[in-house]
Amino acid sequence: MNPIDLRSDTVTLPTLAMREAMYRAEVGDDVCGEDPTLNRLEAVAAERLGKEAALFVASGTMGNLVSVLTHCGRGDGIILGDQSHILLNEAAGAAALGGVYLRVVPNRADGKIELTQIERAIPEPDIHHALIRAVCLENTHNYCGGAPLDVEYMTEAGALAHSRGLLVHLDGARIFNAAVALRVPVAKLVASADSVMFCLSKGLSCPVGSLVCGSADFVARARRTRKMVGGGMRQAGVLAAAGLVALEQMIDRLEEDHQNAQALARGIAEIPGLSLDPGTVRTNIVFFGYTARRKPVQQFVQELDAAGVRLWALGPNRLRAVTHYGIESTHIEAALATMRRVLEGLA
Ligand code: TLP
Repeated sequence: MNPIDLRSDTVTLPTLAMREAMYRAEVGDDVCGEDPTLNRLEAVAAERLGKEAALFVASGTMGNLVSVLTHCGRGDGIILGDQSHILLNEAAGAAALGGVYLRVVPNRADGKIELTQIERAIPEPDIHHALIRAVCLENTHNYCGGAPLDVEYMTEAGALAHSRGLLVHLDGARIFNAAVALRVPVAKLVASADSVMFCLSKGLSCPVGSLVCGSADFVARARRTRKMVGGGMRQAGVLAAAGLVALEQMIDRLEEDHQNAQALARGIAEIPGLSLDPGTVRTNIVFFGYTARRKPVQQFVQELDAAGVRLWALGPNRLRAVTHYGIESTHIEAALATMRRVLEGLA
């Protein structure tokens, strides 16, 4: 039997419709702007997000990096949350490759950054201070339990940044999960962001790719930055073809992933040795605590893996499960039963 892989929504496999579209895709040299399928994907993505233009990149990490390097010169800074993916999980690329100063402020448990924290982190113009160019937000917020940031907050944070001459970059790796969970049009949710990165290869199931969206001027400059970091791809229309299918067919079904995450959370809350407040689960990401004394958390994860259920231990006694395309409600029930058995030492 295939394992029930709840480590991440990055493990999703392309759908049959995607594979067919990839097979048939009309392609050309995208660095010369000649890949018709890629051009179409960029146009559709920009339209969906309500921005002037979009740029296809290899990964979410590359999309964030390209955005930050396009907004900042060496020694310039960005304000970002202490739980943000850009800070914790992108190999310090902005600092290492761009000399970008990271002004870190606390994230609240709901993924937001208190506006007063943003305000305080923006320095007065003074030769002693770095020039802070942008505030980076994350929506949904991965390490804050997949929390979606609502339109009101996005608008307020955007207005604050803009009033102080800063731009807003949004790490929207899972922005469609946020839009579906909040039942708002995605364009409204990202309206206050000057640049938005979103991923095709997470809940939307594509094999590869992310998009960076923004004004035509920003995207033209980002295209140059992408080339600089080696991200100019050639016949990338084979990847874009899957992206077009994703934007057409894979967004509304994210609701199912959220429902499965709820069911998983409710089940976990009832298992002795695991701890979770199901009310905190809003999208497809389920973080929970490990309180069992019988065995260390790593052993639990290994035994679970051997019994056919895969999770990630992220931090001491903290586990993460992510629901996604390919995971059905029957898998959730089976995963819960397996967790119980492993904890009881019966698996
Ligand atoms: N997140 C991955 C791992 O890196 C942890 C995951 O499994 O959740 N922004 C956010 C909010 C992300 O969650 C991720 C990936 C990225 C950016 C980077 O995307 P990729 O993996 O395409 O570089």
